[in-house]
Amino acid sequence: MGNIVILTGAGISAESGIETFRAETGLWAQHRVEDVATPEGFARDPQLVVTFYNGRRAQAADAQPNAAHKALARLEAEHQGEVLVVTQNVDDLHERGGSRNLIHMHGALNSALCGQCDNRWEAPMQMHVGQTCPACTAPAARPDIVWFGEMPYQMERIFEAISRADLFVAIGTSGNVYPAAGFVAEAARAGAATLEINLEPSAVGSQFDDALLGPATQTVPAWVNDILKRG
Ligand code: BJW
Repeated sequence: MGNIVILTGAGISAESGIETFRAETGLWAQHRVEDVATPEGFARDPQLVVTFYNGRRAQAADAQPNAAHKALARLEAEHQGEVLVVTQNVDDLHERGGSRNLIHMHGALNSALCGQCDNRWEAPMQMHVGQTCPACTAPAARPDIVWFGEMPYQMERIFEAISRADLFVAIGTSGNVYPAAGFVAEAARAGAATLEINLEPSAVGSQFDDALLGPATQTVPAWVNDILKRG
């Protein structure tokens, strides 16, 4: 099967107990996106945003990687070609599940970012407003999260991997947020086969060659078994 690029979203961590965004009772039903996931929201009310991410950090620390995270790590370890996981998730369940070739395109809860000098360091479990940067001492620490209107991380490396992919798979993402939602079109243009794994077809579901519908903890291990069997 050659090189595989896998895009993951909130759905892969749902069965670990981490809330998704766009479900009826998801994060965006509880918080206004503009308040907690934009630079303007952070400028307006940093306390609200820091508290929101402190809660998310605590929730992620309590969660455990599930069978889908572990299956992707097994695929990376046992597959002959390259396996790259590009996650939109800010939890660390892929790392803790054993994935190593991994990009956090929307940032990470366990990282802090200096709004002044772009230095990054390990975030404490509870960040606070006005926390100082250990490098430049500006009181400008913020969660290292890519908010709406900001450039996702490592885009060049992602597009390069997609251009070499033989298979592109999207797991547990609703296809509402760009540029990630555009990767399937990019992969198809580059000649890769495309597969969507989700509970239901996503907003860009019609662009995939194939779909596997069902909970990630069942569909992903079964799909990995199948790929490894085929060699
Ligand atoms: C299961 C399951 C189970 C559940 N098993 N599955 C108009 C057109 C196009 C683009 C734009 C536009 N206007 C503005 C934009 C750009 C904007 C954007 O996309 N807006 C849209 C709302 C339209 N994008 C940006 O601003 C991005 N930056 C950018 O574009 O920079 C410029 C650029 C230009 C050119 C190239 C490159 C860049 C930045 C986006 C930042 C997103 N940030 C967030 C929040 C921060 C992280 C955090 O707090 O955690 O990231 S938003 C939120 O959505 C979060 C997620 O990573 C992201 C995606 O959500 P995801 O993962 O898909 O979750 P859900 O809840 O939506 O879906 C869950 C799925 O799982 C569902 O499908 C379920 O069915 C499934 N599921 N249980 C299997 N057990």
